[in-house]
Amino acid sequence: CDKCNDITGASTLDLLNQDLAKQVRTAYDRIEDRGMSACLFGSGGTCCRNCNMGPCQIIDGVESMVGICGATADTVAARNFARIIAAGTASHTDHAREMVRGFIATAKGETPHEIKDVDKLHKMAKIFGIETEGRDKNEIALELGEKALAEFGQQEGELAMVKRAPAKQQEIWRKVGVVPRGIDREITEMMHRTHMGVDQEYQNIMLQAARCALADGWGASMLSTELTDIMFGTPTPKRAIVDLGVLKEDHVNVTVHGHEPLLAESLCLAAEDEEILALARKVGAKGVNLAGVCCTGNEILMRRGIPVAGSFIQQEMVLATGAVEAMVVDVQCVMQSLAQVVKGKHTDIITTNYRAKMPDAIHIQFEEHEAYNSAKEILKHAINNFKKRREFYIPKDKKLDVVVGFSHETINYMLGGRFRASYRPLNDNIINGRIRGVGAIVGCEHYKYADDVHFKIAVELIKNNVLVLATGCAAQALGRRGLLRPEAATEYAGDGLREVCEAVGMPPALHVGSCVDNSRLLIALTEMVNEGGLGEDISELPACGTAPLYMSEKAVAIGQYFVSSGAHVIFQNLPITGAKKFTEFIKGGMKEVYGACWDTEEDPIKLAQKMIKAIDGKREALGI
Ligand code: BF8
Ligand code: SF4
Repeated sequence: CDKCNDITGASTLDLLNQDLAKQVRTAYDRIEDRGMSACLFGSGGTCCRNCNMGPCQIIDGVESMVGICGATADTVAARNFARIIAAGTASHTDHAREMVRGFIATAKGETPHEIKDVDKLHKMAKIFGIETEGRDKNEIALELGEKALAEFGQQEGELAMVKRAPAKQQEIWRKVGVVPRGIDREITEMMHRTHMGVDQEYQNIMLQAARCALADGWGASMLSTELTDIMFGTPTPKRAIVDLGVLKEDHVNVTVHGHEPLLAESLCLAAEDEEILALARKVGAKGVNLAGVCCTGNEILMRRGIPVAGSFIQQEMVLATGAVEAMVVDVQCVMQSLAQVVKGKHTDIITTNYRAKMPDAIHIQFEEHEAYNSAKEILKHAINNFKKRREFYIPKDKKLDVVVGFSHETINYMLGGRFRASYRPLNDNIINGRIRGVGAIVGCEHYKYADDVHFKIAVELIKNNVLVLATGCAAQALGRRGLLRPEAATEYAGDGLREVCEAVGMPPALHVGSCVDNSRLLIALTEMVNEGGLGEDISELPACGTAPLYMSEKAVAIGQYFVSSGAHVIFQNLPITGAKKFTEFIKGGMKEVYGACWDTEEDPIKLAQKMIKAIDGKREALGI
């Protein structure tokens, strides 16, 4: 198919071969129209528009091509890279803030939700120094929520969860002065330092970029994951489906797209409301079928087993089916093209957050204090559209099962067994060589590489006995290609990994959650360190991460917090190639500071082999 490639899976190809879908213009078409998918100059990272003496295109090594202010390629590339990290961190931060506010409202009894995971509530309370003895769960949650909210505006000291990191890691951060003080403060300082005429030394700029990214990983994202788990339940293994074909002909199809699960969870509750079901039946539908898109999809997939209709790259195709009554969106990764895709169709795009509106969409504000009624109003709107559905096509018989729900607690339990949940067996299997190491495949998808990148990397890793942990749209991509099934261990894994997976019945690639849930990986790595036998900090572990098809600024923030936490990270490309010394620093110099650095490799197989080489290097250093 010339409009698509195999990364979107069989169902998408099936859909795109239908006349109905051929009329829809997608991102693939826009790439063809533009003749290229990216600006070649911007790709090198040396285009500066930070002041009105420019914009300046800087060419490294050409004296006449420094900025009007004298800024060099290294300074400009570092500033741009740091601003990407600040934007990514800001996005996770704003998401996290909304979750904390929702958590507080829940503790006060003002939402339809409740405090579900009391065990985790107590664990978090301990980290925040909150008394739990003899106290009601809502009272503890309220104090936790308020303390968590204060972390955003904190001005001095250290974020509370920094002390969850391995002790040696914390020492490194303190020594170089990158322990985050307050979440918002680090983002603001990053934006200030990259303003015209402030920080002009790339190493110094990257120190603040590291602090900003750590405020994301060990601050905003971790707060979001943990408080969301307490409120909606920590994920446990469950079977589900990741496929375009999860839309149902005889149901009102509502897809939930975006990131903050407060809205999606409320929709899940409201979809079972008697009044809603009666209204659905009245228009001739059997009920409301909710399906996820992007990371909201991951959130409700992990906790409720609600199916995922599509990932970032498929959002237009989900609508091209003509079978969706409403796509409900909140924030992040929502393409503006969606409103155009549904033109002439019965589908409504419903924006729900005052921070994210879109021309030609309908706006129904989701009120967190009126969450249930807001959700019902949105569903009623979708139900009204059902009778207007005309031509549609839902791909059939291609549904692939997945097993999801691998929170770090689940990994602990799965490998450690019922009686002694611990990371000991994982460490032992790494030490005895059955498992070579851990490879994280995270992040987005984009259209630059017409290749089955995630699948190829994962298979290469699994074949070589590397256990894969996946999040975000990358995890969905692996699901579509069958790697999130326990059977995939038998089909693809090397002997050692296969033996371990078959013994506990788990897939060789574990879905760990949404993009904010990369914080679960930080904790999993920390637990591996704390369990002993694999070194004293994350930089000694046989582990490596990649976000091959990264699209969003959030992915770079994630990459940087992993690097700053000691984990080697390889992307396919980074916007730094126009600045030689800065590139050398990112890909080498950083290692002297954090014990890890970035790397790039476009070819998926070579990228996987680089990950394996990095893992082998750690094994050798550990003497295992
Ligand atoms: O936070 S993986 S395309 S949906 S940014 Fe966006 Fe990337 Fe998907 Fe989720 Ni993450
Ligand atoms: Fe040009 Fe310097 Fe202004 Fe950037 S800050 S646009 S390099 S003059």
